[in-house]
This record gives sequence, structure tokens and C-alpha cells, in this order.
Amino acid sequence: KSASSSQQSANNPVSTIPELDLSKKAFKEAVVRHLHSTLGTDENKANNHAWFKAASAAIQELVLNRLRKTQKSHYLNDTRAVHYFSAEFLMGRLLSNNMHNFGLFETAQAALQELGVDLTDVLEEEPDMALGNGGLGRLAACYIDSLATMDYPAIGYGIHYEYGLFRQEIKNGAQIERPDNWRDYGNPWEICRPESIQEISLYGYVETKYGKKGQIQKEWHPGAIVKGLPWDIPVVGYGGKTVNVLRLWESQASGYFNWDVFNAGGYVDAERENVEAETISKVLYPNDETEAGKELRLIQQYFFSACSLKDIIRRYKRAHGDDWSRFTDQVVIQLNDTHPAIAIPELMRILVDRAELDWDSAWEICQNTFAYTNHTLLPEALEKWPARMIEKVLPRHLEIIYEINHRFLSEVEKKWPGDNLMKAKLSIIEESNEKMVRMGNLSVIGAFAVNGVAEIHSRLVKQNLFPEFDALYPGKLTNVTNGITPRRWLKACNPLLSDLISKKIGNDWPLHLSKLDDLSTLADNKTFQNAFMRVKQKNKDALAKEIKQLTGISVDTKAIFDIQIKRLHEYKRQHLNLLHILALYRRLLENPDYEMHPRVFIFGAKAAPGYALAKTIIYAINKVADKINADVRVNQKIKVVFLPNYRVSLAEKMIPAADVSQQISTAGKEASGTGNMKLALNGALTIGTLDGANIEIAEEVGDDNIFIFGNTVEQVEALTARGYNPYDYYYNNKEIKAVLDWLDSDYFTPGQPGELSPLKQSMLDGGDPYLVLADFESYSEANIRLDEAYKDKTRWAKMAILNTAKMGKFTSDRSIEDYVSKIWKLEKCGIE
Ligand code: 4GP
Repeated sequence: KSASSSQQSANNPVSTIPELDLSKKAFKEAVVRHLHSTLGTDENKANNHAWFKAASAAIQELVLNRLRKTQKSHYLNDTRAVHYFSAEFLMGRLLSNNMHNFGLFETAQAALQELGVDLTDVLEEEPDMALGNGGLGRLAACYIDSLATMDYPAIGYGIHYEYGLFRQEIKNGAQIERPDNWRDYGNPWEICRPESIQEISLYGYVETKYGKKGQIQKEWHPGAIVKGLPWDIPVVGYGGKTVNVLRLWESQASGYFNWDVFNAGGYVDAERENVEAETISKVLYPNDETEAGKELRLIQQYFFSACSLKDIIRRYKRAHGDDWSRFTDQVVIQLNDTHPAIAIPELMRILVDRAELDWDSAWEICQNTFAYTNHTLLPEALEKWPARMIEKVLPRHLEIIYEINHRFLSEVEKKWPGDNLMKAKLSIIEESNEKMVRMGNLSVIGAFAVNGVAEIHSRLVKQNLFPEFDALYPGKLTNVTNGITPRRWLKACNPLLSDLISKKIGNDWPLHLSKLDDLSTLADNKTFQNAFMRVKQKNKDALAKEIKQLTGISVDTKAIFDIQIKRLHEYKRQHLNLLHILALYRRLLENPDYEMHPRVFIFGAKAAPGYALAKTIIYAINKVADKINADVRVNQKIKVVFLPNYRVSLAEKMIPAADVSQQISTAGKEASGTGNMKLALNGALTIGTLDGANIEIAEEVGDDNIFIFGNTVEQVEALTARGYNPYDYYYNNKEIKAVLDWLDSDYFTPGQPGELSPLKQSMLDGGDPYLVLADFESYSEANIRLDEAYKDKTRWAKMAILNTAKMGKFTSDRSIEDYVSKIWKLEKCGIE
């Protein structure tokens, strides 16, 4: 047995794969070899970044070895695979994750230590791969981890953005956006695959021709051709057996002359289009869940969808030639939201125009290929494109969309004869001032399965968003509750807790998360409670250091660490949290003996650059923080911290240290949430509304172990129907009035009164669209319950343990099994 095997700790699963059974010595040699011959430096000169590159290269050797074996096995077994189309993959860092998934983390740590290098410092050198905005992108990353872990043939398809989500700086309290140069010093994981370049077309016009049998044929004469260069990021499954791929497309000028434009005398224009090709994959659109409606974004969506489809078809044809009859046996495509929905008419175009299948056969293939996940009910977030824009960029696709719609509307006519209102509602085309193409409707019509992401969300998708589609296509709409990978979100990010858990219940919980339930029997055990809370304390100590370093703020690590981390959006109600902080502040000023356990309110959030009120909320949090943290009358009791540049790697440091998880969206607005799962898994107690996955978390942990407050979906609906008036709350609740009025003063923004007034206005004259004031009192009460609970250390420890113990349901492995059994119908393909 090699050295590494004998060193396996309780937390490190013994790899069953010989080539991964690397000894410390072998790993050391590999790192040094890469330091010398890949990086051209040596042990004496190397800085942490060089060590990071060398360590990554050493791991990548193993990764590529397993990747080759996986691909060979999938090829030989001619497997059915899921193709996960997503405009966003929020991957974070990969080195630590890959080490953990290979079971080599501790070996690597020891090896580097012998070389005089601290692995923790080395890991800090890796830039986050932030190719996503938030929930939907991080979900995609968790899902490809689980797919590889469970040996399912799968490939992620997306865009190789040159700049990921902006880097956030805070200057005088305000958010500043800086470019995210994540590849400035190269990326050790990605593999460029010029041999798999694809070309896609844009613009131009459609010619109608007549075939030999007099049939109508359409030919698209594109105005521009763009090259898609694939970059592959290996996705290592836990245990290291399967390594799948995330394939990201970079756009490049094709070098082809645009003859149509050239012939018309437009030489300059032809050149310009070549240059523009490169801008397609330049930046990730920072979403504020409102539709930007930018032509470039539509082109991005088409670009990666079309490249990916070509790639899939190339692979299919290699095995099956021109026989399309097996296509839907081999291929299922999951559309992660509507962003890749343009793939539906694109596949129709390929089948009808290129493969010359008749429409009905093509449509049958199409409808059995796609499945669609909806991630939000916010009406402003449901994508619509002006028909005129699609006509310009993708003239043939607009024709195809019209044809799909025409045939679809005759189905509607059959079901609801003569009902024109129904037709107008379900039509893919919205006949508004400007004709719009509704991508949601297109997705529901073109997919064989549609799912929401938590029970309540899927119910609302059926009841409120697509009720008629549910009647028309019974069984098509379904639920798959989101999940998170416990490898990244417990094992890797919280080693102390992982070790403790493994010592108690064995080390296979990362693969079988429901095993955590075995901890329930220890929830009352004093020794275990102490050990559990000691871990929490150490994690809080570590976060306190990080806070000090990032913001200069000192926090009391005996205080309650109360964390709200997520994109900044009014529906997520960071401002409800803030109003409550202001209320506490006032209570303490009025009564210095006001009873409360010291609490540190910690925020992390990026606001979309164009979302003014979200930026005002960030500014307000920082200004309130400045004031409170400097106010000796209260700062032993409350501190407020806004950690800049919230991202995956920062989340990994914050989550293990949380006592309290804030999940306080307006009921009915948060589709699921996944941060709620990560925090509870790490032993934080949720204060939350009956929204999204909070409801399912409450079911799992039990009402005694969560702090639920606020209006339910039904109450929100009733309140809105009655005519909600925020002024009722403003005038009837002195505390609400006082804290809102406070925002008008210059107390928090000395010399600049009114800077925070837009926030107050949004909750009064603005109509308080997310019912902050309606939930304030109930929220305040829930906070008092929470404070009470924290006083009783034994009770709190028990509740925290039970939160960790009861999170088994929320492993992304379970979500993937749900997708597989309900939608994808895949079989595992193990590698020898
Ligand atoms: C998010 C939802 O807001 C969140 O509730 C959900 O957990 C997540 O998707 C994954 O399903 N939506 C987005 C978006 O990220 O861009 O619409």
C-alpha cells in the first residue's frame, strides 16, 4: 500500500482507482516537475501563483487521464447523454474541489508542506470562474458535479466569456464595477479544442425555392459567419471515476468575407462584422432579472446554442450517420431557463432545411429532445424578443417560429374552439405595439417536460404562469426541487465540521447525504453539542479575521453571526433586514438596557449595474454600517458588515461561520433559493418566509428548528387583491415610521440629506411592491424568538445539529436522480 492510503483520514475516502492512489512523494515530484518544465521556474523562485499553477498541472494530469477513459467508455457504449445548455456556469475555484473529488486533498497538503508551501495560500491564488450571475448559474455547476459523481453521461454547454461577472469594489459605500479578468494569467484547467471548431450564421435573408417535386425549399443566405472555438473544462466526479466536460464556446471572426455585403459595395461593413464576431463572447450580461433586450445578448444565446447543437449532431452522426431515427434515444437537451430556447427553431431548421425531413417528423424529434427549467416567476424576467430583431439576426428562425406557432394555434383551436383570447394568451407571438416573441411559450411548446425548481414554485408555474398549458399538455409540467453539492458546500468548505461528522457517522455521507440523519440521535448529546459548537466557533473566528482584513471592521466572535448572501434584489428584501437593523439601533438608543444578544449582520451581494434601487440599498447598508460600527453606545451589541465582491469563493468562507441564515423574500417570489440549503447544511438556523425551498427545509427540520414569519403566498395574493397600502403600516406602526423617516435625514450621510430617500420612497409612494412593511412586524417578532433561542446554548446547539442532520434531501445528487427518472431517462455508464 502506498503512503497515501495509510494516511487517509476519516474524512478522506479511500480511492478505489489505482492511478489516483498517489503517494505524497509522487505528488511532490509531479508538482516540482511542472514547476520546472511547465512553468520554467524552480522551488526557490516560485511564488504562490506558480505553486498554484504547478499543483493544478499535477492534478490535471490525473484529470485528463480519467477524462480520456470516460470519453472512450461513453463512445464505446454509445450512451444516451444529457446536454445541459446554460448561458451561465458559476464554477468558482476548481483546484481544491478537484483535489477533494480525487481524494487527494490531504496528500497534496502534506506534500506541499514538505516543500515549504501552505496549500491554503496556494488555493487563494485561483481566480473564481464567475461565468454566471447567481442562482441559476451556480445550480448548473452543482448539477454537472453530481452528474459526473453519479457516472451519468453528460456535457455542459455554455459561453466562454472573456470577462465574467464584474468584480465589485465598494467606494465610500457605493458599488463600483470593475472588469473580471479571470483568465489574465491563463487558466490551468481549460483545454482548447480547435479540432472541434463550429461555424454559425447570422443576418442575411431567406430565399424561397422550389425542389424537384415542386416542394417549397428555404435557403438562408447569411450575412455573417462566426466561428465558435470550444474550450473544455473537465468536471471531476467525487471519487474520481467519471470526468465529464463543460464545453464553453469562444466566438471568433470566421475570416470569411461577407460576399453579399461586399458585392453591394460595403467592404467596410464586411470588415466591421468580422471584428464584431469577437465581441459575442466578450462579456456576461449582469442580469437584474429584467430583460435587457439587447441584440448582442440574443446573438450570444443563438451563438452557443447553435454551436452546441452542431457539436451534438456531429457526434451523433459519427455513430449513426444520416439515420435520424435514433436521435432522441441518444440526445436529451436541458434548457436552463429560456436563454437557450432559440435552439428549438435551430434544430427545426437543421432537420427541415438541411436534413430535408418533413415538418411533422422534424417536430416530433424536436419535441422529444428538449426539456425546459423555469427559474423565476417575475414577469419582467420572462424573456421576450422583438420579432423585428429576430428577423434581422435570424430571418429563417423567425419564419420557423411563425410556422410552429401557426400549427400550435390550431391545436389550441381544437381544444378551445373560437376562443381568441386564449389564442392570444398562449401564442408564441405577443401582438403588442411591437410584436414580441415569447421565449417562455416557445419553450413550453417545444419541450416534452417543463419543471419548476421547488414544490411551491412548480405549483405556481402551473397555477399562475402556465395554467392553460397545463390543461393542454397534462403531465408536461412538473417539479424538481433544487439541490447543492455537499462536496463543495460542506466537505471542502468546512473541513472541521466534515471531520467531526465523519468521525461520528463514517465518511460516505458526501455520496449519501441522507446519512447525516444519523446525527439526529446525537442532537441532545452534550459532548457532541460542544464539539459541534466548537467547530462553529472556530469557523466564526476565521471569518472574523477575513472581515477584519477585507473591511477593517472588528467583530465580536461571540456575537450571533447573521448572514444574508445572494444577489441584491428588492424581492429578496435585503432592505427588510436593514429596516430591522435600524429598528434595533433605535431600540438600543432609546433603552441602553434593551435585551439582545450581540449580533453581527453580515451581507454579501452584487447589484446589477443598471438597477439603481439595488445600488441604493447597498449604499444604505454601508452607510448604516459606518454609523453603527462607530457608535460606542451600540457597537457592543450590533455590528454591520458588507463584504465586497461576493462570489463563490467568498461564500465558501462565510457559510461555515453562519449562525443565522436570512431567507426573507416575499412569499411567491423566490423560486427556490439554494443558499438557504448551503447555510442550513452547515448548521445555520434559517429565519425565513414560506417561500421557495424554505418550505421544504421547514418540512425537513421541523417547525421547532426554523424561524418562519410573514405573509404566505395566499395572504400576499389576498393583500394585493384588497389593495395593499404601505401607508397603513407607516402610520400604524411607530417604529416603521421612525426608521423610514430616519432615511430622509442626513444622520447616515452627513451633509447629504436625502441620499437614502429613494429607499423610503420605494416603500411608500412606490407602493412597496415586495410588501416589506407588511412583513416587518412579523419579522421583528421572529427575530425576538431567534434571540431568545440563542440565549439557551443547549437548545441552539441541538437546533443547529438538527439542521445539518436533516439536509439530506437537498443534495444535488437527489435532484439529478429526479431529473433522470422524471425527464432524462439516462443510464449510468461506469468506467472500468
Ligand atoms: C434563480 C432563482 O431566483 C432562485 O430562487 C433559484 O434557486 C435559482 O434560480 C436556481 O433555480 N434564478 C436566477 C435567474 O438565477 O437568473 O432567473
